[in-house]
Amino acid sequence: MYLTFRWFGAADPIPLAHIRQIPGIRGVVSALYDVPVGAPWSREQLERLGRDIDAAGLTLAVVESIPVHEDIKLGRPTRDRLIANYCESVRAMGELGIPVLCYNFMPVFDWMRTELAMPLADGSTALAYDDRALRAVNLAHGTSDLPGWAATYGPGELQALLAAYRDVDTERLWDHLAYFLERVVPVAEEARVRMAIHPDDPPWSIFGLPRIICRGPDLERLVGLVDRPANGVTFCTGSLGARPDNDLPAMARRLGEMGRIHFAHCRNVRITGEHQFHETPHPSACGGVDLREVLRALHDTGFTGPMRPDHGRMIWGERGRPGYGLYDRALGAMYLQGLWEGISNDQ
Ligand code: CS2
Ligand code: MN
Repeated sequence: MYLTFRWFGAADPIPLAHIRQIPGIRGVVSALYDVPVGAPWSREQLERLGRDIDAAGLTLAVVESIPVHEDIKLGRPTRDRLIANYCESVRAMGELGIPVLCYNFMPVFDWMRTELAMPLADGSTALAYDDRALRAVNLAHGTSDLPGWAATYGPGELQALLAAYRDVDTERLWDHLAYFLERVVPVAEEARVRMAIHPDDPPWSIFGLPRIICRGPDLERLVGLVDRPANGVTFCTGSLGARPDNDLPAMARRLGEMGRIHFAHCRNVRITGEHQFHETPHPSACGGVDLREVLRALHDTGFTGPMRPDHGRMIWGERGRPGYGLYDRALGAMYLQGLWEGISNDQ
């Protein structure tokens, strides 16, 4: 395992120089944020991003994410051109030696929360989700009432997308994912890029949209769609940990034994009701995820890939991008390293 940290490029209020000062961080997880979804990424732009990161004494270890265009998820005829563009971006990654690509296959929305700053008992704030609050959101206003998604879709655009998904049930979404992977994985393999799908967050259907990467069996089905080493997963403990039926250490062990965990996102959540949870500090004692056992499973199965602390709380008066402040993620990084060091010394 080697530790990495997510950085949102030049617009991120956290400078690379600060990330460099967190002990043990070697890699940066980033993306090109100004390329329209569906357009190919230019090698030059990616190279520039990599150079800025190198100059800070770090390396660009993971691209998270190249977004998958909705037409690909919907299986529309335009998908072939869009998949060709996707392959071009993957080739650019390969030429620059960036080894891992994290992506997701969630219809319309990526991660979803109903509260971005829920106060915790210690005075910090954390991201939270409650299905009842989600059901109260009126999508007739587009995404304007959704925390974190405010300006993403206008009413007309959103309604059209939701309508298009009415014909796509979970099995069709699986077919569309298979179609995509059958074309992209061989390119990734040749480019020496490992594909790492991010689980759905939260790991259940929202707004009636299908979500298919939610449970252990889903991850195993995914790796079997195209049974090649380059087709793997991002093991996101916080996303998967929002379901009580996911046994995370067992899942990490199985996927790890298959050699299909290419990236690890580590954070903790506390389930507070049915389809209701909030994020917590990273340590196992603070939430429902046994991170020590997850890391032990990764360690035992020989995980050598990148790991990053995932969302943090807002602490010490920090203001910033929800989930992506510096301080709590830095604490998380130290915790994960301590666990890993302890586990390594035990053997
Ligand atoms: C991330 C996701 O911030 C987060 O919740 O884990 O947004 C992740 O970047 C994407 O799902 C990956 O495609
Ligand atoms: Mn994650």
